[in-house]
Amino acid sequence: AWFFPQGGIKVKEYHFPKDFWWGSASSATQMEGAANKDGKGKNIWDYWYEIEPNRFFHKIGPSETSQFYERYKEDIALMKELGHNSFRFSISWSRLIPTGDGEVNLKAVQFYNQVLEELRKHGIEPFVNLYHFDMPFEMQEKGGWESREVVKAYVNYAEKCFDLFGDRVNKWFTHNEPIVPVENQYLYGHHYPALCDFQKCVQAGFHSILASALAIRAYHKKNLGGQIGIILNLTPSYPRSQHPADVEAATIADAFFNRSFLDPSVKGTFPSELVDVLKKEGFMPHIEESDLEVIKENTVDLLGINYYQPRRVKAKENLFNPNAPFMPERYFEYYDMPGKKMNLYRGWEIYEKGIYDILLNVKENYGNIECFISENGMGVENESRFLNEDGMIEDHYRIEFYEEHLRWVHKAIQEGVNVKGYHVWTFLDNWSWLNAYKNRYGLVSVDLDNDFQRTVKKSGYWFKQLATTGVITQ
Ligand code: BGP
Repeated sequence: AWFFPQGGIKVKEYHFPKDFWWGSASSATQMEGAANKDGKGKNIWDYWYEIEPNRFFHKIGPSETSQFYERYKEDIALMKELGHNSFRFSISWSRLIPTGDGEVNLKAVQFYNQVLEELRKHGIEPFVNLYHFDMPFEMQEKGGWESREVVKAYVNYAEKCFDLFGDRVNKWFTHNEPIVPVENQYLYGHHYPALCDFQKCVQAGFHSILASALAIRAYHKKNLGGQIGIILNLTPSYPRSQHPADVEAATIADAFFNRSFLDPSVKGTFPSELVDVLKKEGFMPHIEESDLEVIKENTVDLLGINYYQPRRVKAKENLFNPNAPFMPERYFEYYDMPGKKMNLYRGWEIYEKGIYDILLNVKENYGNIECFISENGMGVENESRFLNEDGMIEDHYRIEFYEEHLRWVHKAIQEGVNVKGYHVWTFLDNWSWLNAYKNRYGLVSVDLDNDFQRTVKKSGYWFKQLATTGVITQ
């Protein structure tokens, strides 16, 4: 719709559906803090920080993060104030079951019950994720996702969550970005135990997909009436050119990084392009008899899509060293596209249309499954440089970032994509793994030097306006 405000300048309005989910996403390790409090067990992050604090930006570890554990009431009230009708958080596996498998920690049950109660009081729908990069340390000692015993323990944990909270939670997610911990733990060395072993990576990836399918099966059996899905980071792969070799490079990158998890989660099958490479290179995972059937029969009810940036690739130009450990990058090269738009404050490309391309792909190739944008956001280093005289961060760049993406989401809705909501990453500035507090993403800033004080950014007020009206303009 167009309207002509005073002055006669033509303004276009983008109206989102009335029942659209507006909110933000978070994760336990990044937001709760209280890592050693009230009986929480250690996860791999607590452990890694203990033995190698130097790996973390400014040596800040996961013990405090943004203190949501203590301040959830204040924070949830502020979410409401800023227009949220939904909020995604994750349950910390090692808080609920300190060793990963065994006794439940009653203090954790109490905490998550209180969070749910507070959300209910404010009319905010909980979107609950079961796993966000935070393997309990004891489970990692048993092999983490490489081990079937850990898959079993995860399913027990998932069932515990459904039993404890399933009467109040109607949107569950088995994993957030399952490819990320797997590739970072076993291939690229960014998460503990920081290995570089493609075989282990494939096995761990396969097990996390199996674990997801088993948790979906367990949830559906309980007939609790809600939905269960998965959250995937999708990075559309664009070829440098339409030359067949470039296109092939993009196809294989897509199979490795997107379809590896998207196909089994939504269709229950694996992409043949990926299976062919794994067979050819001798990296097929160990698969037990009923595994493929379990994956086939237990697909997701809904899909969360995290989008930050695309992947630009070209055909391999440099020969690889056959003695170097195998990497998917043997099949393509990254392409530094001239003139691409960059987030100058974080070093990531900004390509807003990517969000639309993903949504159209979901519509055309994945049965138009119900989906929502589960993360989208702009990280900024040294954000305090944008503080104004009143102590508020004037993050106009972030507002622009969100609006540009939302216009593409709007176009996708108009074209019939079944997209039901938009969650920003994230509500509060939070601790981000090895980057700790380097890149800030929040609608609300957190002052680490001043008792973690919260101050709404300009984007927070912008979000409130958006969420309460469901309209953006241009
Ligand atoms: C996503 C993760 C989040 C968060 C975000 C920002 O992939 O789901 O947990 O970390 O990326 O990442 P960073 O802080 O490294 O910029």
